Amino acid sequence: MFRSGAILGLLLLLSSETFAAVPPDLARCGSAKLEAIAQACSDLLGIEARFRNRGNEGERERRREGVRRRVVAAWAEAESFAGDATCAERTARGPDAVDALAALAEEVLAEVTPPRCAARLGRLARRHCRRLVNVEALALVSAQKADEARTRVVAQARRRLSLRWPGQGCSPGAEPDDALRRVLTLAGGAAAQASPRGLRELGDAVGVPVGVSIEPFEVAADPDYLPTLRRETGSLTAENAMKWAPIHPAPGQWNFGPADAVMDLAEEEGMRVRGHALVWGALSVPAYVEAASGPEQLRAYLAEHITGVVDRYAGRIAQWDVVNEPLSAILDPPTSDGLDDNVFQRLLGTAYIAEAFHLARAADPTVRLFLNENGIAAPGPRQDLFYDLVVDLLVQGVPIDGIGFQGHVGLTPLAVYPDRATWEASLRRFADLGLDVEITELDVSVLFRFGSSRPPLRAQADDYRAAFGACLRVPRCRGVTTWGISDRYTWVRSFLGLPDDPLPFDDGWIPKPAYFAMRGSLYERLYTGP
Ligand code: 9MR
Repeated sequence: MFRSGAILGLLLLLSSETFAAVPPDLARCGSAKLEAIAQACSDLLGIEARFRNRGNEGERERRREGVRRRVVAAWAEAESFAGDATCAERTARGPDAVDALAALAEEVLAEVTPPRCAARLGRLARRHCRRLVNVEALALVSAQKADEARTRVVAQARRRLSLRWPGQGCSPGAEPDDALRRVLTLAGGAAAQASPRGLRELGDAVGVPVGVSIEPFEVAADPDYLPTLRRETGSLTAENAMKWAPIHPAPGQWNFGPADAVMDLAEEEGMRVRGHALVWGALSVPAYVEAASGPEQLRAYLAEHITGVVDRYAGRIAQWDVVNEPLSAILDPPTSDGLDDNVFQRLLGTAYIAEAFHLARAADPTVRLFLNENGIAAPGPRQDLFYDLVVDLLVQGVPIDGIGFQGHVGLTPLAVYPDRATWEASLRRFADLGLDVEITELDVSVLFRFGSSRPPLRAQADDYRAAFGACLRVPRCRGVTTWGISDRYTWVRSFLGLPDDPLPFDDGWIPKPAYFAMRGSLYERLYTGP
């Protein structure tokens, strides 16, 4: 489509509608990288189609090495003529990009059997992947032209697959739509490796904000933090600042400073805010609440607290986690009813949940009210228990708008890593009750990721792709928030004391494979549409 950035350079000069977020040097470098990865996508699919199942590993690897060399050379050239260091920082490293894409091509085709179907799909997919990824180069110059081109190229791919895809006898993938989906996954994965566009912009483009939880003092103390947030985040959650103990440590005493800092930052940057969390019985309950003399006093505390906090931020916060973790913690001894044994439950029974939601609704009639829980991403007794609780509350007319799926993958429950279909079925189960759903605290522990044949960070990337991909396929899934953004500040280290690396950026703010997996899911959704 474009050669060596020359035509793009010209387009850049002619175009008045350049993305503010992508300065010209970055656009020029990014488009050259995208062109190279577009070609690599085509080449890798050709290799897959030809060598898969031929038992000729040596030759396949030799050819992949050729692709790796070509991408590395093209990317080095792109970075040198752009004269812009950020182009290197925003894409994967060349060899990693090719390896990630080769693994994706292998995975997407391997599922299609018998092998002749996979080979055929590989051949058909080549040009579509190349053309789709090249559209993203155009997107760095003109959003509007790229939107039109994207729609056209996807429609052409759909038409061509419906005419030429043999279908019968292939499984899965018998339907042209399924074949198309695989092509779009590949193109998304390829674009993700090379594009300089941040998650925030892509989240906006597909209407699903990508969020991060923060401690405002950590943002203030680290000069690399804010620039990354600006680029990657469309939604903020206060990791601790809005919880009961820090914000309302004694009756009548408020400590709004840190929460205000989160709110101000979000408003300055035009980001959405998720309020977290009004009532959490297991942790962050101040001593005066734990010591409540009886139901009446506890009710009064609840009312003062919820009304005070919700009222202060009314109209400025999009969603509140009204009650957090009503089920007992996964490692706690189960109570007879499976609910968390906390002061609210003891003094008020399950009615505390309904009461909290009614108080929040009264204080802000438009904010979306969420019930947030962990360990519910996979089906099983715990998800069933939570589901029954939610249905019960809805039947009582409790104003619940949404369910937050925390998603501390690999930790709660330990060493469980839901795949995309599992995530999707779980999200849909609750969305089918007429509720919004959202992934609110995503991180993926690598410490207990045994039994994967892939390197730990690649497996982690797959787990991020599973969660993101699922949310992006469920119309009522309104956003995905990661619990922190850089490994340096993860609660898994500071709170649990574990030497883990669960987040998409490493300690030095370098994006990890997980980051490119998230970006790939967003691109895929850009191609598939809502
Ligand atoms: O990451 C939070 C950590 O800094 C706090 O010390 C801890 C207790 O308040 O809470 C952590 O965040 C939790 C969140 O609020 C609710 N779901 C589980 C999160 C991880 O423990």
